[in-house]
Amino acid sequence: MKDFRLYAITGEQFHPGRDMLDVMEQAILGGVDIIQLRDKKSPKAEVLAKAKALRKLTSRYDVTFIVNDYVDIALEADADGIHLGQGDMPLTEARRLVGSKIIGISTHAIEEALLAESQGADYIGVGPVYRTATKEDVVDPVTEAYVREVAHAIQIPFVAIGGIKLHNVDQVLMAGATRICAVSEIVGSSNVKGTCEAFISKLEANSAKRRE
Ligand code: TZP
Ligand code: MG
Repeated sequence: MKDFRLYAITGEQFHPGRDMLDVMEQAILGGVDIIQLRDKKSPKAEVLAKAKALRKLTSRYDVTFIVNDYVDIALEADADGIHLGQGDMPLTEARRLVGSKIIGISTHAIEEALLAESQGADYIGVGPVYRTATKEDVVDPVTEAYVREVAHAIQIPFVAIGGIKLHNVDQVLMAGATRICAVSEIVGSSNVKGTCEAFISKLEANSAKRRE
C-alpha cells in the first residue's frame, strides 16, 4: 500500500450541521492521506451512498479510501481497502473476498498484532492509546507502552489511534509511532484543515528528529 502519515476517520456526530464531504475535503487539503468511512448507525444503503461519494472525493486527490466493517460496501464502492476489528470477519476470509485490496486490523495486544502481521494484514491499528469517547464499548487504553512494543516487534505499518490530540501527539510519536489516526480532534475542529496541518508539522518534526 501507499505509505501514509495522517489517517482520518469520519465521525459525523462531531460536526452537526456541517457536510461530511466538506469536512473530509478540508482534512485532505490539510494533508490527510487516508480516509476511512466509519458509520455504525446508518442503514446500509446510506453507508453505501456515502462510500461512493467519498470514493469520488478521494480519487480526485489521490487519497487512499478505506471502509470500516463492510466488505461488500468496500467492494461495491471500489474502496482501496477495508478495516476490521477483532470481532469482525476473520482476516483470512476477508483476504479471499477482497484480493489485493488493503486490509487493516485493529489490535490491542502484541499477540493480535503478530497474528495480523503473519496473516497478511497491510497495516494494523494500535489503540486506543488514550481514553476515547468516540468508540462505544472500547477496551481499556493500551497506553504508550503498547505503541513502544509494536514499534519494536512489528514490521508492517502501524497507526496509533484513540484519544490522540494535538496536545498529546508528541508523546505518541516519542513512543515510536510514525503514523497517527484521529477522529474527534480532526472532524470536530472548527478549523479542520489547520488542525491537520498542525498534526503534519508534528509528524514531520518527529521524522526529522529520527533522521538526526
Ligand atoms: N478505534 C480505536 S479508538 C477509536 C477507534 C475507531 C476512536 C478514536 O477516536 P478519537 O476521537 O480520535 O479518540
Ligand atoms: Mg469493525
